[in-house]
Amino acid sequence: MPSDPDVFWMRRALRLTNREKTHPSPAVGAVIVKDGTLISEGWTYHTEKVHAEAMALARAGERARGATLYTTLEPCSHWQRPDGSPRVPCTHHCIEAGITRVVAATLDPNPQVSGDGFAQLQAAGIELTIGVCEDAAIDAHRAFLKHQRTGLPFVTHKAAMTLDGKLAASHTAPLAITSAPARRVVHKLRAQADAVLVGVGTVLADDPELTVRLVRGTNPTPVIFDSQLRTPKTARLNRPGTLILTCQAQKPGWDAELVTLPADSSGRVAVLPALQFLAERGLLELLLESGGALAAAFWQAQAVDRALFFIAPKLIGGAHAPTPLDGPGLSAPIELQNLRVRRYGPDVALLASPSSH
Ligand code: AOF
Ligand code: ZN
Repeated sequence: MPSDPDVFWMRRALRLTNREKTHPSPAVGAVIVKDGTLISEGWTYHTEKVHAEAMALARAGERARGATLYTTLEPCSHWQRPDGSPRVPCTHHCIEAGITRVVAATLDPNPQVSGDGFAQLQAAGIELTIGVCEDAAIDAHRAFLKHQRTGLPFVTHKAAMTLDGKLAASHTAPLAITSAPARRVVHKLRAQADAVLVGVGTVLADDPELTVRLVRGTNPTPVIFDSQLRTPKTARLNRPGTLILTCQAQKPGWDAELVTLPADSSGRVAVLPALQFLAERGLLELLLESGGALAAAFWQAQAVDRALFFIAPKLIGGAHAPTPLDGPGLSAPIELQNLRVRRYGPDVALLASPSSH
């Protein structure tokens, strides 16, 4: 156990986050502890809409009296769900159950909560500690927090390239760029994502499935940016559950769902209206796995929250070989910060976020 028991128990609560895909709700984790012993655990459970704290308290029953509740997000205090239906708030559950101390990692910025949860607990005489493992909780709830702040989803741009910065060769048959360990990481990211985004160019070139095959988990919603509706009906992604975002009028005969959206000045699906549409669908954690043209449009629109670039120790060369950001180039360079470096087999992965975020 680390010297600080609050950190120990909050880490346990953090491991219960994102057990299910719950967006637009955050997937919170909670644990109840008494006299240094774990009493119960809870997590946001999508299908029955039970909140993490409510689940942990229900499981603890009478044993919650006099105990401490650890939660990765401020407990909710509102008596209505976002759709207006009634719900007993977690603050009320804590008070009724006789919890005497609440430790929360971070504030819930939802205007219906936003400090009111803490205020209610304090008014009931419950001891409060706020900010334990806050950075980890902000990361665990990044998509919910970004959506609350901006109305937009959280976007990770993933690219896999050679040491000389190419996504694929322009003159030879397709080749696998990264190693099996790196590909497993990508599948893990897909399992966490609500949706995976590609352009029609990727569909035409690779006919991808975009499923989670190398790890356990649920498949994300595939989203194809396809302004001219060029996705072949025989493509593996033309299946129920896929979204094709297009500037064309609706046409019958697709298994995927067609969504007509506004075009930008170059006639392509405009990035921000597309992201707003995806957020309205509850798709908040997005993995951009596109080629360089769509990725550059996302960066130009300041729509990317972090870059995850895998670099394989291989060289391809070729002035016309595709790169992670193609097109005419960004109107101004983007500085990245919070750089983290990892090794996956022979490959290096770099994770970084733009300084403006
Ligand atoms: C908590 N514990 O586990 C979660 C909270 O759609 P609903 O009914 O889940 O309500 C979603 C709102 O409740 C969401 O916007 C956020 O403010 C809060 N989520 N709060 O105490 C939880 N998931
Ligand atoms: Zn709640």
